[in-house]
Amino acid sequence: MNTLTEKEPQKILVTAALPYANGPIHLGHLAGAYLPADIYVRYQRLKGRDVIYICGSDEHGVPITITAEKEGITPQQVVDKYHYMNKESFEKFGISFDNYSRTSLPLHHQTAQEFFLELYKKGILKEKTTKQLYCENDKMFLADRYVEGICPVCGSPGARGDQCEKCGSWLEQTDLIEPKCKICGSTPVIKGTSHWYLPLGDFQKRLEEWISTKTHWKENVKQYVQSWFREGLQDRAVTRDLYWGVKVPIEGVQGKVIYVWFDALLGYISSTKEWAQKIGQPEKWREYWQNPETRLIHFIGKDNIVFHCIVFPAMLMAWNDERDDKFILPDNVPANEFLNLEGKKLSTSRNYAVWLNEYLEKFEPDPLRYALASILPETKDTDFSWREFQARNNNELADILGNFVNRTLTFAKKYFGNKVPEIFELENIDNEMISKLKEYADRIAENYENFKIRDGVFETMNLARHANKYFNDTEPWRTIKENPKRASTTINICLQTVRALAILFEPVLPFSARKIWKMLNLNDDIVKSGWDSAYQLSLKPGHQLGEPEILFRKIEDSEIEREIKKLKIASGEITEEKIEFKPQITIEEFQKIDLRVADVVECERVKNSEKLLKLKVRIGNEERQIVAGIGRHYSPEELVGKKVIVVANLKPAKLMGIESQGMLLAAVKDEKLTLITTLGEIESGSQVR
Ligand code: B3M
Ligand code: ZN
Repeated sequence: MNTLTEKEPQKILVTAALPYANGPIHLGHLAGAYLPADIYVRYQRLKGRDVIYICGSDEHGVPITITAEKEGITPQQVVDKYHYMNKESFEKFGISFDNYSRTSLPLHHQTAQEFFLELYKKGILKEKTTKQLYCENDKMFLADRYVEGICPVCGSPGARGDQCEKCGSWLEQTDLIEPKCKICGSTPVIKGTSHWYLPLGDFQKRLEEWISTKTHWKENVKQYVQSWFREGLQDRAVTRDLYWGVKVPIEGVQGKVIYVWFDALLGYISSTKEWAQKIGQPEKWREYWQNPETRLIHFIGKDNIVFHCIVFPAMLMAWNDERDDKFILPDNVPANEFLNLEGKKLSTSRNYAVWLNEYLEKFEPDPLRYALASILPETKDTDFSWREFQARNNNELADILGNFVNRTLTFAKKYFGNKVPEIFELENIDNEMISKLKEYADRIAENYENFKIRDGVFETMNLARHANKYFNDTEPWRTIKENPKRASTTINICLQTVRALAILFEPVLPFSARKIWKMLNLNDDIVKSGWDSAYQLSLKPGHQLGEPEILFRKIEDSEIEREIKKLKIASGEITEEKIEFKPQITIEEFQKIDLRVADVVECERVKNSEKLLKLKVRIGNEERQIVAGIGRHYSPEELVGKKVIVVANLKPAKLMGIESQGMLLAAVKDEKLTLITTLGEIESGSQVR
């Protein structure tokens, strides 16, 4: 166990598995690595530790070229598309990488080639001529995912040339049963080719010794590794007959690239180098990677354990021999199990997944961060369900945390001039609340230090629960009349607790934490204020507060039903409804409708209505007043100056007593509505036909 009293590490280097740039990020990725790592890193930053969070896109290997073939574009186009898409999704989701690199960078190619050459020159990499599967139809060796067959270990079909996803075994393609070419489906032949092998067996003893010191590792990780040792480590090919990847840097060798895993693992190093260059200290990466005082932590999913706990350490040991610039080995690899979705296995190929970019179009990041953090598959596979997501948002974020923040701030505004009131005499119940702040800050920290992210998040919400109880038990709404000094003390402590909650929730709810910070009108950087300031009661009486706002909106049933339906369609449980079209009309009938382009000149909300907006639009030189039921979808400000399409010859009607002289065209699906506008310049008054 790492306890807080242990000697403080000087530096922490956190990595999260480099996602393949062959598709968008989904919930499985987030729960496996990126979110727990982000929570951990944000916590460490609040603690003032020197931590960097390193990641990037894995842009090589067969996953990329197969996607390119499927989508009919080049591998370069594939990685460009998904690298930027994923980088942006991570940013919007608040994943706070210090650097998000990509393995197609020259800096990475150099790093990987230098590493490969070092091992080659030391004579560690062995050249062997072997038999590999070759497709005569496609005229190529079927590396990795280009071939599929029955897994020789567990017997399940669909195992790839290099790995069976079902049992996690790392395979030699020639051991596959009934192999088939992934491109054309034919049975490949066996043909000779030569490759370089990393002799893992030569490192087994050293690896076992090293891992035996890692008593603090997670049980699941240790067990995976032990089962590898029991089987005995084998030579593994680290080159491939492919055109896409890092070229094998040996003179005279052509048409061969370095195996994607060999280069991707080194991507952690090259991404750190890029980070160092960006901050103008190009050698600074060494202070992390080549500093025995640094703790290196790899966040990954369980399917990547062998590469991070055996292959990468062996590669680093091989480099380190007879060199002064030695790399550190991982201090911990807190690998997670898998996340299922509505009781079923996630499947990207069947589109049975929740994609981050699509999620972010509909919801805020924090509710998902919280819901996922609450069910991280830390010790066993777990299940994400939309209903649970909704419940966590509505019943916990909104009703517990949001409610406490809101009732405290509105009370301060109503009764104390929106200023922090004074503390008078402290009673037992107050002292208890105050001591809870430190108690929880320490308990949450202890959990995070030990990679119990779920428990840490759970305890943070418990503090908010306790805070609500304190508010209820002290009854400020009553004491404000009978004993205003009591109410003043209570609200002061509640405000201090709101501030504490912002800090302690920052790792999991970074956006909401900053909203709370703003509502408290605090201008310092929440991260710099520090974890331990959470219990220091630093809000001064008289401090002017900001405006209270709603922290979490409730998520409606209809929003959740829409998502569940999407998944049911993907899993084949239901089929998409057929559109029922209206009966046909003639062109003359259609031409009776006078559709016009109009400019929105004014817009305001209709009093006492959430749904209705009152617009003034100009159609040519005529002004019209239109009342439209779009108030839940648009704010008045975003419509002024926009072009809309108006049904201009509709008989006027009254809505909530206000005359409406026309109707706006909008596209509607379920709960979603979007106004129809024009693509390109056109004068208002123009006919639409
Ligand atoms: N891209 C596999 C994966 O996305 C691989 C991880 C590389 S980490 C160096 O699961
Ligand atoms: Zn083929």
